[in-house]
Amino acid sequence: MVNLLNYRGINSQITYRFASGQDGDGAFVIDDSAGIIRVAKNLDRESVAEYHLVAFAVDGGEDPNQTPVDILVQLQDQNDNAPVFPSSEIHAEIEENQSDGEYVITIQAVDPDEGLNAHIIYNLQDGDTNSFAIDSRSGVITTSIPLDYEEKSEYRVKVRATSSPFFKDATVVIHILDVNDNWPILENFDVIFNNYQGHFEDGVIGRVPAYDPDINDVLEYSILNGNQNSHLLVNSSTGQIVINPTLTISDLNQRISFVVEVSGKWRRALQGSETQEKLLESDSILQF
Ligand SMILES: [Ca+2]
Ligand SMILES: [Ca+2]
Ligand SMILES: [Ca+2]
Ligand SMILES: [Ca+2]
Repeated sequence: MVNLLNYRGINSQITYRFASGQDGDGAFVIDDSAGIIRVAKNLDRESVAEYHLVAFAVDGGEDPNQTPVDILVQLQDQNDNAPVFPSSEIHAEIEENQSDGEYVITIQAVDPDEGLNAHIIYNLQDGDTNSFAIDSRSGVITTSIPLDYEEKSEYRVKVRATSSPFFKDATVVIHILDVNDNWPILENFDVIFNNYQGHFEDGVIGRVPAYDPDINDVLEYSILNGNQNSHLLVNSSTGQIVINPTLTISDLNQRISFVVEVSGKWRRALQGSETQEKLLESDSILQF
C-alpha cells in the first residue's frame, strides 16, 4: 500500500489517478480521494518482480494542474515454489568395477525463488539407495559399492530436491557399462558322429560349447593342438565343427583328441586389444 497524501495540497479537491496504462496492467488500484494504492490481484514475484507505476495528483481548479509521480513497487520473495528438475527422468552411465565413492553424475534442480528460499537439499528417497550416495548440497551422486554389470546392469534411484516445505522428485537411471572382466566359459566335450551310408556327413556336426559372460565380447575359436590329420575343422567365429571333406573311408574308427582355443576379443576401442584365452579338450570318434 502506498499513500500519496504527501501530494495533497491545501486544496481538498485534489484527486488521484494512474496515468493511462501505468497501473501495472491492472495489478493496482488507487483511491482517488485518499491517494492510497492497493493491490488489485494476486502478485507473483516469479512472474513480475517489480512494477513501475505513474500516478497523478490533480487539483480541482478550472484549469487543473497535475503532478506526476513515479512509483516503484518491488515484490519481496516468499518461498512458494518447489525446486524444478530439468527432466523427471535423468540418465547416467558408469563402467562396472569402479571403486566405491566414484563420481556418477551431478543432479541439479532449480528453484524459482531467491536467496534462502531457493536453497535446495538433495537426498536419495527411494530405489537402489544402498548402492549410491548423494551430497545433500552439491547433488553429486557417487557409488557406495563396486558395481558388477553381469550382476545388475541398470539401477534406479529417486532423488528428492527439497526447499522446505516444498519438494520435487526425479528418477535417476544409472546404466552400468560392460567391461571385459570375464574369461570365456567352456566345458570339455565329446563329439561322436557316424557316417551315413559310406560317406561322411558334410554339414555341421556340432559346436564348441563356449560363451562369455561379457555380452559385448566376441569369441574366436581355433584348434590349438591334436587333430593331427585335420579330421575336424572348427569355424573360427561360430565354433561350429565340420568333418574335413577330404577324409576317406580309411579314416574311419579313429579316436581324435584335440584342444580348442577360445579367445574373448574385446571389441570396444577403449579396451584396446586385450585378449583372454581358454583351452578346451575334446575326444571325437569317427565311426559307423
Ligand atoms: Ca517466491
Ligand atoms: Ca523455494
Ligand atoms: Ca563384472
Ligand atoms: Ca563385464
